[in-house]
Amino acid sequence: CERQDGRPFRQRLLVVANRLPVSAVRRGEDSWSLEISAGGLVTALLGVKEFEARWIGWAGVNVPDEIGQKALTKALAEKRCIPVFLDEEIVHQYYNGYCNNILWPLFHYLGLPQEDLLATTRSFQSQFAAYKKANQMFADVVNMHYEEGDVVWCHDYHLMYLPECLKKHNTKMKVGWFLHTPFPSSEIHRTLPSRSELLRSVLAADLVGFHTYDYARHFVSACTRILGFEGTPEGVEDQGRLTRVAAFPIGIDSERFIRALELPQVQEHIKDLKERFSGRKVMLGVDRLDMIKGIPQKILAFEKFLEENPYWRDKVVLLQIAVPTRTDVPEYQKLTSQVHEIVGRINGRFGSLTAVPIHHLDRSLDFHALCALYAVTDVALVTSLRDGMNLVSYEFVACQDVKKGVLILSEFTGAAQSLGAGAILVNPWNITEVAASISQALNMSAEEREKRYQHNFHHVTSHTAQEWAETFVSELNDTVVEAKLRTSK
Ligand code: ADQ
Repeated sequence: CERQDGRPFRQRLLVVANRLPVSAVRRGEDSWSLEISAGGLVTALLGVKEFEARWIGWAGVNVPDEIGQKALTKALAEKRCIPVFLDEEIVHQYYNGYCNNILWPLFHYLGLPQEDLLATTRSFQSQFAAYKKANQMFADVVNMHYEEGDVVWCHDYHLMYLPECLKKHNTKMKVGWFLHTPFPSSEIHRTLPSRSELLRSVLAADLVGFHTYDYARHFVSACTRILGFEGTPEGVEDQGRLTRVAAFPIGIDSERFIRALELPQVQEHIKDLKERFSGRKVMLGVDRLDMIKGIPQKILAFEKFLEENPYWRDKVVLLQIAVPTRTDVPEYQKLTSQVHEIVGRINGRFGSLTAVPIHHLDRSLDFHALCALYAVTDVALVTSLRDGMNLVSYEFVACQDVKKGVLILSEFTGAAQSLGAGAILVNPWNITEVAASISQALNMSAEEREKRYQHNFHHVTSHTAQEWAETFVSELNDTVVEAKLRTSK
């Protein structure tokens, strides 16, 4: 394989994530159509110049028959993707159960499920068994495709058991693991019944990465308190074997957003939006509809702001774009109804025959529409209760060359550590504080907005997704070389 400049790649990178970056739709018994989703990780990996990346993951569809599996494998190979086939029962127990019902809420400080304690306790063991089984299935596919010299990069909370499965099979494999969510305080992690097994497995990796220094510190504390291992400035040490632990804050492909703003179709969108909301300041929220994003808190804070500031009632609009996720889970259905109910109440209370203060959309927007929205926004509101990083805040900043709008950002996002100096930081649980920050943002002088924007824009354009991936992968490569030297001493 060759790079674009004709030189051969130095090494292959096997990226293992729960989902492949493609949507697969079955067209016939042995035919599939595939669409690559240009998510952050895909773009980030394009920047890893020295490595030829291959993806290993679940295609998101159940393919019980051999003909279908063969055809999908062949189609995916053209996109450098390798599927892991998971049946419905495994998906239910591993993905919906252990990943989304246990690890996701726990890592975001929402605790373990408590509604039906008896059922939770019973299902916990079977879900953890399915989690381990699924991770082993991922490992089997990695082992099948691994060639000596490859670097393996495992992603996220779905695959915490994978490093151990891989190292058990081949101790020489270079394995890295990166967590996209927060890693919670050790006091939270220690409530997890499978706490030790998961930590030990992650420690089998050569390099363990988090978005922020705080998450890395929480992880090291969990390993020292729960496993009794030693925390060192480099990571976690156990009987002379060091696992390097560090912070690698992700970024976005800022150039992609900046370039998009020049496109005629985006300019057209911008013009429409400006006409539509002329005479009103635009406030924007863009989130997946998830409990961690603090959407009800955001809307209630906006209501409080309207309540306290009658002057602004017909001069500001909140556009909340919330793409539904995990729609089959009852808690998520409840959240959707709750949000609808609050929006309806506030629009009834403060709306008029011709205008409403909140426009709420339950859907995803295409890239160009999203860029246009970011560009016309005066105030972006990110009120996550916890968020590993939060890329929406980065995307907003990248599109603000003209407006120099204000970012109101939850202090519980990873982004608060990088964009904190340019944003107004808030505690999303404190609705009075968020309402006051809306007022501060809308009344902010042009000089102060410019200063804050410059700070954040500089950060967003100088800490990109490509740089993030390249740093992690090259450090992973070096870490293994060091580890080998250490053993041979
Ligand atoms: P997410 O929880 O998905 O990611 P985030 O970082 O905000 O959160 O990324 C969301 C992405 O989806 C953004 O690129 C955004 O543009 C897009 N998006 C969201 N709502 C949309 C909508 N309605 N229409 C179109 N696009 C929409 C997880 C972690 C984060 C971490 C990332 C990356 O939870 O904390 O920042 O991974 O590591």
